Amino acid sequence: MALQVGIVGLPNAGKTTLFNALTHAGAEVTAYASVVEKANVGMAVIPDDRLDRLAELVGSRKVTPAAIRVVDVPATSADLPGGLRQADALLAVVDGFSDGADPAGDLESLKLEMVVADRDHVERRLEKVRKDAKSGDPGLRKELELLQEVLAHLEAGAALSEWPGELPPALEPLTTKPLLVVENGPGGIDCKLEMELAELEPEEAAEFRAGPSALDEVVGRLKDTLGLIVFYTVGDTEARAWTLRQGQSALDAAESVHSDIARGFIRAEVIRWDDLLECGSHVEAARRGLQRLEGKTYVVEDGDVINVRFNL
Ligand SMILES: Nc1nc2c(ncn2[C@@H]2O[C@H](COP(=O)(O)OP(=O)(O)O)[C@@H](O)[C@H]2O)c(=O)[nH]1
Ligand SMILES: [Mg+2]
Repeated sequence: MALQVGIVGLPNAGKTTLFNALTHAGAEVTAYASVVEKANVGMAVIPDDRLDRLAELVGSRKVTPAAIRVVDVPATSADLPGGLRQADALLAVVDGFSDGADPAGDLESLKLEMVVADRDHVERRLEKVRKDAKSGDPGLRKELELLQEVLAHLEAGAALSEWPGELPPALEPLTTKPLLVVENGPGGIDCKLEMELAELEPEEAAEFRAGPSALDEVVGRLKDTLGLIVFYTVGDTEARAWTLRQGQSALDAAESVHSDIARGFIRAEVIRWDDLLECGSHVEAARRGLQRLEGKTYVVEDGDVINVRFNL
């Protein structure tokens, strides 16, 4: 399951515009609130030069980059299922393009909104758990106690991110998630221009830009914020990039490719992407001793090319 980023921002900051720029999804952008309160969901491709070079080396017929799931929800529905509260990180967009724009002030307002939303959320959860805990369920009674302490902590003026212990897993706060900020406008990233360029072929779009896309950098920062690493599977049918969290194992890698491969896991052949490029082939890499055989618990490193040997 791909990791998920939620876009947050004040109304008309350019959330949907940024969403389109990132995902090429072509969602409707309007100057007024949409009547249909539904979330936009799309995938933001992680640009990857290493993958392209591996695909070229092997002559893969298909190239599939890794991607991050992006959701753009209407401002009024932070609690939409599958929306912001389930996101692994948040991407804030602030208006830096309109007349009299105040990006710094808007960011403060947005952060305050999230603090208030989280506090309401704790209160609502507390009410629900108080009712449900009457059944005597020990788990719920424990959560009730914990939530009462958390609320007291908030009422004392402290932030949820300053809570010293574990929070109830069901809480899914906004203010404790990693937050990346994009200023939409000439002082940051021109999201409207990027959205328009997203509709062009990549080569065409590149001609309009002086350097690499500013959005590529945003996706790269998201990747780091989420603690993602990328591994590769390469063959003549397909060269593909996959994401894992830092610290995940060869078995997790197998599981992301296919549950059957994980079930029948024997060994993983692992080679660094640059070693493979340098050697020119798996055979030569093996000859030079650069291809290793690893077991299920091997901790995958960013840039590993992995081939799982499995038996069903
Ligand atoms: N001039 C300009 N207009 C923008 C830019 N980004 C968004 N807009 C406009 O601002 C309005 C709101 O954008 P939208 O992405 O729907 O904002 P949202 O409410 O945060 O989702 C639309 O009319 C957009 O065309 C920008 O970078 N420059
Ligand atoms: Mg919108």
